[in-house]
Amino acid sequence: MSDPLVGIIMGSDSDLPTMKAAIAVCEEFQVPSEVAIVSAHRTPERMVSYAQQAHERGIKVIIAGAGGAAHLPGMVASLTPLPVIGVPVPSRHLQGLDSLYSIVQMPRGIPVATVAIGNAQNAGLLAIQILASHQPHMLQQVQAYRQQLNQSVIEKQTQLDR
Ligand code: RP5
Repeated sequence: MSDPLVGIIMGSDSDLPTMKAAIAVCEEFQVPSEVAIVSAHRTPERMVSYAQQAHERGIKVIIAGAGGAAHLPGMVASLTPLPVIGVPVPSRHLQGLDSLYSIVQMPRGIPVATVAIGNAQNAGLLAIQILASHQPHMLQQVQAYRQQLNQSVIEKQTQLDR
């Protein structure tokens, strides 16, 4: 297996069911990824070393999922020059609105590309598109994926029309 290009991290193993969709997208596009539990609050030193070293290890994009007081994506973004995509994980009490607000409201200068609550699939796709922007064969893969999406809508319409 080649060195990972996408780092998929999350604050707790309880985030894994949500984050699996990002892992699946990387697998679908045959982009090597790594998965790690990195908590901003429970393992802060691990978070700092992960974020500071990721680009030196060849990671190109980081996807960070967290729920509740979801500080992981923003803190990682503050410590790495790599693009960070934040996934607000649905939370038990506030259904992920707390996660969304924690992740999306970043101060000027330290962006986190935030996807919709629970939408790790889009985080995976955005990571692929970032990698694809300077790789023609991957751009073709993205276009083929879009074509499939297009086709699936047409097929649903055909079924409705029957
Ligand atoms: C956050 O706290 C994690 O990202 C997770 O979404 C949330 C709850 O964690 P658990 O202790 O319930 O697994 O750090």
